[in-house]
Amino acid sequence: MSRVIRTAAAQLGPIGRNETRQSSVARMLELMREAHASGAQLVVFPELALTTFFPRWYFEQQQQIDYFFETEMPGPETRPLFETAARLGIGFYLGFAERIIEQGVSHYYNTSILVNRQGKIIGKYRKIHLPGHQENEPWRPFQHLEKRYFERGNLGFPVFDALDGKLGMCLCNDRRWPETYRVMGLQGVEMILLGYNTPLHYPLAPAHDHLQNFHNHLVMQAGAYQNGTWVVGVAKAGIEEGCELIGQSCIIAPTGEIMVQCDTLEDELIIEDCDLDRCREIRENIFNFSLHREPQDYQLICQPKLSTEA
Ligand code: ING
Repeated sequence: MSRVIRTAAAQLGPIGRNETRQSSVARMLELMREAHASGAQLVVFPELALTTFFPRWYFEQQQQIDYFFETEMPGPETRPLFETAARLGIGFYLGFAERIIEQGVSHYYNTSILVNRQGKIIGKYRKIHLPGHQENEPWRPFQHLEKRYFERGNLGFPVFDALDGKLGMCLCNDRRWPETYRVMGLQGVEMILLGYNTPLHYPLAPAHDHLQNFHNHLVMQAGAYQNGTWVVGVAKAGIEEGCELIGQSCIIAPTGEIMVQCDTLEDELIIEDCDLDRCREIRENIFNFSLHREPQDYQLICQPKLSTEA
């Protein structure tokens, strides 16, 4: 009996700075219902899917920043996502800004959760590769202050038993780093879910702006193929508060082939029947880790950062 997950990627168009969570949740509920009507068992939403991508601005006051974070999940505005998921029997991945208070101290993470078909959270991931910068840099047309607003994730790259398979998660910049996929590949991951908010313009290397869509697919296709896993990459897309975000959300097979991709920069659903057993075509052959991988020669990869490293 083959293990096929009919999977939906639910790309979101722009979310305005003043758009309420009720509004973004209503848009996601619409896509969840559409996914269910198409027979999907799983729907994947973008990174930071509840609000606008707020690290593009420098905020002086902590309470301005706190506005964009969730202190409970589900909370009053997000509970409808969980209730609808349970009623329809559809699991989902959601990216959001997480504020957790431990021993009276607030901690802030760029987080994703995996919710099963009964509407229960069965997995959590906190973003490890935080791009951008720490301080306000007014020369930039927009900021990218993830290093200021989020702490580095402290959960590693876990893989969860869900929907009769092994599912992993990551977030946006994580997808550019081969280690992200390999750490999950070594745990037998069969499908990696990830959301992203990626500006077309990269202020430090504007000459690469025209390559953003190419780099987006390059890294996810490579990660899929080199680890024999499905990859579902889902954008928050379009011109969001004046900042152009790339789209081209897609579902990639373990062979690295893009099976389906979005062609708008708005709310858009794409669907693919993901046969998890297809991972074996890769993992039992070209990337059979036990036969062909040579970790004794890879020590350098895991050396701690040197202070001299740029
Ligand atoms: N965004 C971007 C990403 O890694 C970025 C940051 C943009 C890096 C363009 C390189 C080029 O896709 C997030 N949120 O990580």
